[in-house]
Amino acid sequence: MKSRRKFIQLSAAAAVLSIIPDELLAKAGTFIPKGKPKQPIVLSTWRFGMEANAAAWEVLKNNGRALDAVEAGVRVPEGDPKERSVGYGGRPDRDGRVTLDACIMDEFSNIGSVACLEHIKHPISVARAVMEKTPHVMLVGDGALQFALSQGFQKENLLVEESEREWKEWLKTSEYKPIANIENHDTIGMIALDAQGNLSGACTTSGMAFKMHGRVGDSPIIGAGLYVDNEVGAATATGHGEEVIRTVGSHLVVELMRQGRSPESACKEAVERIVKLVQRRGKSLKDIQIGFIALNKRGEYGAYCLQSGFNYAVYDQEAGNRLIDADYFLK
Ligand code: SD4
Repeated sequence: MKSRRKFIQLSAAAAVLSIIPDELLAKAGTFIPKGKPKQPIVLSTWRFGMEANAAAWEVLKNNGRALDAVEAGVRVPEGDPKERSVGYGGRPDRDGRVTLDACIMDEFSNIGSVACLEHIKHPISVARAVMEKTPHVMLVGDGALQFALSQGFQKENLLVEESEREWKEWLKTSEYKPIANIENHDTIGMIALDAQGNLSGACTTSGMAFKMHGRVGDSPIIGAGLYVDNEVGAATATGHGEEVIRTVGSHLVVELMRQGRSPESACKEAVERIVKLVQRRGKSLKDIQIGFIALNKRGEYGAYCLQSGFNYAVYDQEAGNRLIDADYFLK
């Protein structure tokens, strides 16, 4: 009898919560997930997110952990030499060296990251090893490589013929001028909510093509390229890392969701902040691309980018795997 009364009370509370706007709930304290969450679900950046999502879904559909799903997912483009902006096959820096950035974050806020890592095909798995097997959260350059080798990762040549050819072509002018969307398919950022209702994320890239040696972008920086808060949601970024770092973009998106914003509205606000700071510095928006994707604890998702051309892949039980064009700022 007592438990029945309790059930009725809880149901009544849930019904009341479901009609209160998110913004008001957020003002009352922290983000309060209402309604039945849509889970599992996974989303990832760009067209190559489709194959990555399919690998992640194999984990999620079997009640696996979101952390395992995002690692398995982003390993797909990392291992594909035809994908020229992530892992093996990625375009080199201006000295002809392929240097990789990656990070991972789980539902307990465990984090691991590697930056400027050479010769290892799957930097995301090294980032996970940093998270699970060291007292630190980030290893860079030679230290990251030494650690990877000590963990049994193989040293390989990651520079494929096509990337080397492009680099030699680039050397003729050596003009460092990133052009929006030209790198096609860019960084993979992946965020997932598993059947247990837990969130995790992963982000991995070879960074800006022909960057200065040692340059690190947003992708391995927790808060910039990726952020997960298991109470609220997760977000990840692609595009010009310098701008994303300046606004701590992914953390900003998650904090905006905590305040009651929908995933798309939070991504839009983060892009608008970047726009403001680019303009404040008197720079042109034309050659810059930034894209955010976000997922909240209820399984609602969204994205927004600076200019047209950014898409992302979403996989859930209801609608399967699909590619969606993000709305954009520069119309
Ligand atoms: C970086 N955000 O290194 C990455 C690369 C990327 O579009 O996503 N390029 O800045």
